[in-house]
Amino acid sequence: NVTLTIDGQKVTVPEGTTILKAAEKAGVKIPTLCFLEHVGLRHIKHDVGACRVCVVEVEGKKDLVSSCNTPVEEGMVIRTHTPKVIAARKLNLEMMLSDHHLDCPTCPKNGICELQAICAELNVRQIRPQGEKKDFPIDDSSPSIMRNPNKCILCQRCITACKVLQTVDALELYGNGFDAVVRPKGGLPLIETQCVACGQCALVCPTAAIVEKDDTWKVWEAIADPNKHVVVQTAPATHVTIGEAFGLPVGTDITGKMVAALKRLGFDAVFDTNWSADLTIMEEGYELIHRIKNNGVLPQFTSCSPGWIKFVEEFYPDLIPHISSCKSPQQMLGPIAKTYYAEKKGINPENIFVVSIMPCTAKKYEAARPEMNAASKYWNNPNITRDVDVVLTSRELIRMIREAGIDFANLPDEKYDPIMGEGTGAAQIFGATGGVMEAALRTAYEVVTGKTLPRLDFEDVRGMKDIKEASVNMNGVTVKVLVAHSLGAARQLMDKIRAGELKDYHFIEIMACPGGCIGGGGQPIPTTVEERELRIKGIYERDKKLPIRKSHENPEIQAIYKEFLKEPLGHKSHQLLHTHYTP
Ligand code: HC1
Repeated sequence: NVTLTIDGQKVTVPEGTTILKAAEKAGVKIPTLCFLEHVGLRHIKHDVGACRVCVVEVEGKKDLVSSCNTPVEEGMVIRTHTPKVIAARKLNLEMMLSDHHLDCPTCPKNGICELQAICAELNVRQIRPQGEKKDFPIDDSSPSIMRNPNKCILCQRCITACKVLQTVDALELYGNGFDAVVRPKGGLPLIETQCVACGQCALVCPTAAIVEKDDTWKVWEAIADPNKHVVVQTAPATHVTIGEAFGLPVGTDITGKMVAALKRLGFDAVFDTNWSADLTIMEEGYELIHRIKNNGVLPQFTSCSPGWIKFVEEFYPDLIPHISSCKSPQQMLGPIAKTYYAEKKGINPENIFVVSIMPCTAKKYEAARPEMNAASKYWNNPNITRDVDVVLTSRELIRMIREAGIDFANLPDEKYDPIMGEGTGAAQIFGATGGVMEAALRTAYEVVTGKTLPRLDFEDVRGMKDIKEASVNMNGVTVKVLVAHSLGAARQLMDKIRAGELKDYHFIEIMACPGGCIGGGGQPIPTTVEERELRIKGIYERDKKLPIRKSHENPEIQAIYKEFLKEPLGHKSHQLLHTHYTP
């Protein structure tokens, strides 16, 4: 242990502790800007000391030190708010502001900008250094993410998220001094890099240098178009996250209020991606059983997380045959809306416009993939638009609700519309890491054994541990499964598979984002580890209270097989619900 003095108080902490953490223990708050204790997962830290807002005075040292990455020493005497410290912090912030475009009222992060907040907290009242403003081009090449390097403060959190957490490594710090910038590797437009569109960079960006692409206007226009029948679907993870933005506790189940808000916004029908998550379990479960029985490629990988799919395409194209041919629930609901639903309701599929509310920036990219136009092919009609027309992230929906002046927290609970509105507990848990696996096991076990599961909860695949495993005996066959979240964890498994290991596993669930979709790149900010854990708790609580908790027992799923699809993996399923990826 090490004992030191901070602002006159003695404090004892383990060796290796930083001054920042020691101060916290002493009840002294040192301001920070670029520092992040956890980037997505507890074991990933960002402490490059770039912003120098957390500087403190150490007795006997001439220069101030950054407290976030300086370890304590025995007998140190530290002062955290001397005039020298306060002046340095202000000047460091003024330097950041001096080349910043101060367009705060029209900035996408207005009100949730960490630079704005710290300037308020530290009483910055002037900008003494005067100079040129940055003038980098805005990069809107990606369907998911917008980069405005003029708003970048070089904190490099995005680089840690991309390189360390996700091991995608699409961003770099380039140049020096005034010309320094964080940019896609090689200065390419983002779309031309290995970026997988997961948006973890946007979640940690303190300003609006990296944000989701805003598609809200397309939705306002569609709703106002009398010729369009605009339907909306809500992802499992949104059921427990939208409320945060309206002052409700993190993890609150706001399903009924979200439905009410969507109806008030003017959507013609409100459906649930939980419904198509149940459909996915049917198709993906039968696919797994088929692969096991017919010596197919194993382990089978889940395919619902589009950042993960892009990751395999970019880094492990040789492993593509492991990916389930099932489209994601988002991309299953789209073509079903323009076929089965259109027929049942007698609506011309050319006029159906499908909007998704997703926790994920990569879902925008997924909907834009060229092959995602199954309804148009099904009807052989080029006038039918894409299976999913627009994807909005949770943050965009929150903005629309605010723009419409809806008092979200006080809305009554309303119900989804029939045909694609019923979702089970199994579908609900898709939103948390391990949930797709658990949902699949609930159904596969009962289909294979013909017996009722004695216990529905597969605890081994739950929680924030980055790689989890379980095994289940089904009619004498031990089905072995793995679950990983974050692409860094996925990479560990992929390297093993490439090396010929993990051959005796049957099924692997990968979610690109830490915690699963509840931690998606389009979720409310902040999305820290603590928020992720509370949202996961909310997901399992909702599962527990739902009357039906297994996908194959969903009456609306039973209905679509009876009336339209006939059987899992059947002809129509192949036309509408499955796809393939080419290396
Ligand atoms: Fe997800 Fe999925 S769970 S990918 O995490 O399979 O985004 O929530 O909608 O499609 O259902 C996201 C969440 C979501 C799909 C489902």
